Amino acid sequence: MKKEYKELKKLIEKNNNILILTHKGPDFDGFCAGLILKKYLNTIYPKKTVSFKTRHHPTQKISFMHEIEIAQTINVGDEDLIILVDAGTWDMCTTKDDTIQLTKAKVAIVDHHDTKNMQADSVVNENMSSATEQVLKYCKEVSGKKFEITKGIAFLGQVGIVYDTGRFLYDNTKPETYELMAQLRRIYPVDLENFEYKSTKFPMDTLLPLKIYIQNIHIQGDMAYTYINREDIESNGISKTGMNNAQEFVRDKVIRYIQGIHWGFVVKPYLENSNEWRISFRSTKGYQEVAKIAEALGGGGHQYAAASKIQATNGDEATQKVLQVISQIVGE
Ligand SMILES: [Mn+2]
Repeated sequence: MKKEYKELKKLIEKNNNILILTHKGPDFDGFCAGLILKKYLNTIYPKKTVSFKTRHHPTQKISFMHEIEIAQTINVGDEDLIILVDAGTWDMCTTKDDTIQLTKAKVAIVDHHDTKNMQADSVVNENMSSATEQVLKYCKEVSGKKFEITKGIAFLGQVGIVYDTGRFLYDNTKPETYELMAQLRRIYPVDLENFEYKSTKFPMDTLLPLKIYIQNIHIQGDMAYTYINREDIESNGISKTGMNNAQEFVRDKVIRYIQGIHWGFVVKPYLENSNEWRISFRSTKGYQEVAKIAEALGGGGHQYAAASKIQATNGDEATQKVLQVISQIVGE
C-alpha cells in the first residue's frame, strides 16, 4: 500500500469524529467524492461519527444526498479529523464567517488539483481525473472487498468522473479512469445523457446577466475577457444564481469558442464583499497555462482551468489588474 494511503488510514483509525468538507460552490465531483467517502467510512468504521457539510444542495438528485448537512457557516466543533475532498487549501473551502480553519483537529486532503495542496497531516493527490476517482481508488485499495460498490456508490462514481473529465474529453482521463468507469457501469449504468442534460439547464434569470457578459466581451489577440459590474447587477435586480449561471455559461461555452480565440477570463463580483472579485481563467489545451496567471494572483487550479480572487473597487479595475499580470506573464 502506498505511503500516503497508509498515513490517511492511520489518521482515520485514530480519530472518531470525522468531518468531510469540500470546496465552496461544490460541483458534482465534490459532492460525489464527499458522499462516497462518507459511505465508505460509515461502512468500514460503523462506530465513528462522520458528517459531510456543504453550504448548498446538489442541483440534481444524487444518491445519499439527504446525508449532506447544510451549514451556512462552518465552525470549529468537536471533530478530531477533517478531510477536505476536491480541495487542497482552506481558502477554497471557507468564507470569512467560518472558523473551521482555526481547528486544532488533524487535517487530511484527498484532492486531484494541480496546484500545490497546503500543509496537512495527510495528503492523497495522485493527480487523477477527479476527486471521486481518487476517493474510490483509496477505498478499493485500502479495504478491498470489504468495501462493496453498491448501486448508489456506482451512481456517484460515474457522475463525479463524467463531470470532472468533461465526458472523458480532458487529458486527466487515464486508462484507469475508463477501467473504473467500466466497473461502475456493470454495477449500475447511469443515464448519463439525461443527467448531463438536466445538469446543464439554467434558470431563466441567467439570460439578462448573460446578455451583459456577452456585450462586455473584449478581444485582445487570441484572448477574450469579460466582466459584469455591480451597478449592472443592482440596477437590473440580477439574482446571485442568475449571475453565477451566466458566468459559468460564458466561461465554459463562449469565451474559447469565438473563432481565433483560444483562452480568456471572466470577472465576477462577490455579492457579499463589495471589493472582492472572482477571476476564472480557461484555455484551450496547449495555448496558455492559465494556472500560472491564477497563481500569480494568489489563486490556482488546473493547467488550463484556474481561478483567483482579486481586490478592486469595480469590474473595470479588477479587469485592468488581471490584464497587467497577464502582460507580465504572457509578455503581450
Ligand atoms: Mn474536482
